[in-house]
Amino acid sequence: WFAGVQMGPPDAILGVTEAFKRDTNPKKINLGVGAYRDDNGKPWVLPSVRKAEERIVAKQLDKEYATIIGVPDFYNKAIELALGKDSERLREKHNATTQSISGTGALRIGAAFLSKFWQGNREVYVPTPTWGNHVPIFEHSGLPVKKYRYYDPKTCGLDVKGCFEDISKIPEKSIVLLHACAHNPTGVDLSAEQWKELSQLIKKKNLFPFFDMAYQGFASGDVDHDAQAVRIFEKDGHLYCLAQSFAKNMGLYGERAGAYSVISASKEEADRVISQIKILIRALYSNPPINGARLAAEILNDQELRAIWLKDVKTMADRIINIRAQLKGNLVKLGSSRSWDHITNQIGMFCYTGMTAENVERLSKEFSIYLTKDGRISMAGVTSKNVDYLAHAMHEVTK
Ligand code: PLP
Ligand code: TYF
Repeated sequence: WFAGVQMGPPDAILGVTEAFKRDTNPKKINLGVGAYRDDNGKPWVLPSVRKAEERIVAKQLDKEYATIIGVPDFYNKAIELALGKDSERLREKHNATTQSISGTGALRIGAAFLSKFWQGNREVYVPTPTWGNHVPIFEHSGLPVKKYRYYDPKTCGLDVKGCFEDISKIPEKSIVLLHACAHNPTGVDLSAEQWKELSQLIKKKNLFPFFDMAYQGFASGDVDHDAQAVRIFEKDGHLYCLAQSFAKNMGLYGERAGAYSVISASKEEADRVISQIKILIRALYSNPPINGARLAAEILNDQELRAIWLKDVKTMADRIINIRAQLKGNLVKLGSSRSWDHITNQIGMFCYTGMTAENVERLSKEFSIYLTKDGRISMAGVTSKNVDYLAHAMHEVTK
């Protein structure tokens, strides 16, 4: 039956880990996948999550199915974390919110919903570059993907002119995907002023914003600050949708805790929207896993645990901010003739170094340092123990 099925290519990011595993050099470094590591290079279970886990075990809860849209104590707090406690829209219940299978699942539900009900132009506009999974997620749902300019290789920063020019040319009533903070893969975000301008432009052009927020708290260490883009759009009265992930900011990667919301024109509209989202989810996977949602709910609903969690998020963000400074400082000390200012100007989990595919190949062959071909470094893989070796290697291959 499947003789005609051809071998598919491995995942570009997870393939890096495979190559890393095969290398026997004790100095090897994996800077591929975006998953947080502590300064010993080890995965870190957040102390707040450990405490939440103990409390949940003590409660001896049953393992019954959640509802189709998940655990209410989780998804109601998730959307509140994004929009803030004072959101009028939340008070008036204009949000159609469901739990999702982490951020990927949120994007996929959103794509399925828009594919079925979006009345405007079916094209989804994503930044260049964007997270590799965005394109297949929308295409699998039958929404063609187009690009807008975002990153400027000359400055390793935002292509402000290109971004605004391209977005101003998008046909009316199209969907535009926005990374809410800590853009993946570039680490380049808009400033608050630029978000305000973009909000006005998107309003004028009558576009539908689809926010992907996979790193709330990870960019600045402050969950409210990292929500500024969404809150600016919220204040400007947009109707929009939002995919949230708790993989990074709670370290719940494999637990798959996320949420998807459509911010609608009224409670009555939100009720209709969620009724249709339920029908879509029923056919996709019936209902979501409960454990990650329970952990996140325990943290978000309990003042003491929430305070510990906010500290945990800051611990992760601060480690990355510090190690960026060390990496840049080392490259300067080694006498690199290049500007590496973007290492500290960019934020979040990733640094888009501007290194070429050849540089990257030399890093793996000569130094056993593994990253994606686009020159993206997962800063989470850099530690006080390997930062000198990494700077030396980067200097050697970019001389
Ligand atoms: N969106 C972006 C931009 C991401 O970088 C990621 C992955 O880390 C996700 C969404 C979704 O990840 P997950 O499905 O693990 O929550
Ligand atoms: O970009 C990254 O590294 C993260 C993690 O199939 C990730 O988004 C990578 C690949 C993948 C799922 C998650």
